[in-house]
Amino acid sequence: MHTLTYTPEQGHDVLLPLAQALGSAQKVVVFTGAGVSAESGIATFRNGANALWSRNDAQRMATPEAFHANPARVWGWYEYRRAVIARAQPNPAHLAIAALTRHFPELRVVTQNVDDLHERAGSNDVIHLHGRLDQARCDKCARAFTHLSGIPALPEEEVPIQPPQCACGGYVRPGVVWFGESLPEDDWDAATHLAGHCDALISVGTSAMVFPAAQLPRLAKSNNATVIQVNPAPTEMDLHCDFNLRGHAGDILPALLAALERNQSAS
Ligand code: BV8
Ligand code: ZN
Repeated sequence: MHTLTYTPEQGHDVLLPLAQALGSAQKVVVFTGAGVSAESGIATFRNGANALWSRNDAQRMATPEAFHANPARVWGWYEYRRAVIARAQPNPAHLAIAALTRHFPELRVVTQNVDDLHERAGSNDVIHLHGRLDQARCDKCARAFTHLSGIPALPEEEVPIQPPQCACGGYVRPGVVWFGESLPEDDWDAATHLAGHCDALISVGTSAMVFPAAQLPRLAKSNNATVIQVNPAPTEMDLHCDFNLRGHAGDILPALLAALERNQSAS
């Protein structure tokens, strides 16, 4: 396992060995968590002053029990997050991940995030293991609910907002997977197939603590894929990686793309 601390001053040459190691890869999975959206100004779950979980104990809020106990509080929290995401822009990490398909046409993005920044950066067929905030459905009859068009107002902070009601009388809930809920079966099956058959998996911006999603890098490793982690901090994944790139996704992914381009022109 190689650990390399990357800062933009070093330039992308330091990543040339990694670009060479990836040279023959065909099937590549990019597995992302909240850290890939951090440089877009979207709070991560666990770390940093404005971490979602430090303010609201997201692990308790992101549950069916919390929603049924206080629909307005939970709906208000998600509407606030949806407003923040709507005002955010994809960052250089999202853009570089989308551009990696130039080198790996079979590349697939599997994300734990509920924002649409990968799509807005140009990535297609993104697998959202934990759903999407721009989708909503009736909690009772599961009928899809289309959010009112336009960007929701951004309250100063999360304030309770009564969720809309479906014609059946049920409350509308966010289209995300809460703790204790199963992942969408087709998405989970597709993600495990991709991780189990890839040549390389790049894990970007995740603390790798939420299951079953956190199994994916381990699954790739058990199938002899090259596993690369991009994270400024150590995680549970460190021992399961071939390359540990310590740094920010917005610096490292563009540098990796440049190293791949350099490697390609040299060959
Ligand atoms: C299920 C949607 C089963 C909602 C989310 C005990 C052991 C093992 C498992 C469990 C257990 N107890 C309970 C469970 C199961 C539970 C779980 O895993 N709990 C954890 C807390 C232990 N899992 C579930 O409940 C799942 N379902 O198991 O169902 C089942 C089976 C049958 C029948 C019924 C049920 C469902 C889990 C999905 C929960 N929903 N999101 C919402 O968004 O509100 S999870 C949510 O949290 C995210 O989606 C994500 O998955 C997770 C947060 O993790 P990260 O993305 O990694 O974010 P985090 O802040 O932690 O880390 C950010 C990282 O980025 C950091 O490492 C940081 O250093 C780095 N970073 C920061 N800046 C940058 C950066 N990196 C790069 N560049 C930067 N600039
Ligand atoms: Zn309904």
